[in-house]
Amino acid sequence: MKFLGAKEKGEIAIFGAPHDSTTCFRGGARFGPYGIRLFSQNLEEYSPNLKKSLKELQFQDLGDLELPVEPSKAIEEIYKFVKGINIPVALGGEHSITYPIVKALKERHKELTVVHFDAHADLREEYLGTPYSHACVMKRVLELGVRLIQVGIRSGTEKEWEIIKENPNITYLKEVKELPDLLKEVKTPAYFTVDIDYFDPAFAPGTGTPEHCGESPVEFFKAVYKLPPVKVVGFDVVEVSPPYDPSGITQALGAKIVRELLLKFWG
Ligand SMILES: [Mn+2]
Repeated sequence: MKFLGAKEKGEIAIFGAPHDSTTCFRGGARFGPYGIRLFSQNLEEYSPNLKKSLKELQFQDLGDLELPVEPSKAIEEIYKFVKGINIPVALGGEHSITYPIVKALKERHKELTVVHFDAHADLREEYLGTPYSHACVMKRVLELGVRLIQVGIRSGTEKEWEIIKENPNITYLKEVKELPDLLKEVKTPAYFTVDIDYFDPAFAPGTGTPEHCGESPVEFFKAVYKLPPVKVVGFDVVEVSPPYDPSGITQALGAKIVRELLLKFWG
């Protein structure tokens, strides 16, 4: 099964990265790509808010990568794969898949801004014995020399909050409504990474590490529609965990985010 409206060819390439061997609480994100594609079938290709359709967008779906369990090896595979594609749109999988994608993109774009939606800071140095845990992913991304905009973070260690406060390359936004204005000043290419647990668990319960008091899909999409024309070079949606999503609403949200971002950025 391919994502709704995918064509045979296209510079924009969706792929699944079903890696979840470092999820620290509850696994299952490896089924995320399947769940997001399945629920995309329930969407219309036409977005009434953007007045654009996936029908007119040239993009392909390359299926899922076959990934080793060992985190550093999985990451190496994703990195090699992304080097061969133009505009990556990744379906996670756990959040650690973002690091190799940004690493490959940073080699092409000297300056890069990463816009990171999440409940968690993900700025640990290492976690449970690996620096490639999903709890460390934004620390690794930061080390690549990008500017990081973090939106909706509401959970982190004392040390992680210190990093957010003190690192000049991090901008912290408590609420997504501040993002459109901030992006007006961003002149570099941008990569978006959406951890589904950025949303309140009322709207996205199907994820490994839910954290209450997040924003709603309405608030998210309102801000997305208002974003200024930034050059976006890829995005991902991660941490959707179908085994914890019996109603399907988290997968449905993941699919809708993919459609709306595809059309907003490149439609
Ligand atoms: Mn998270």
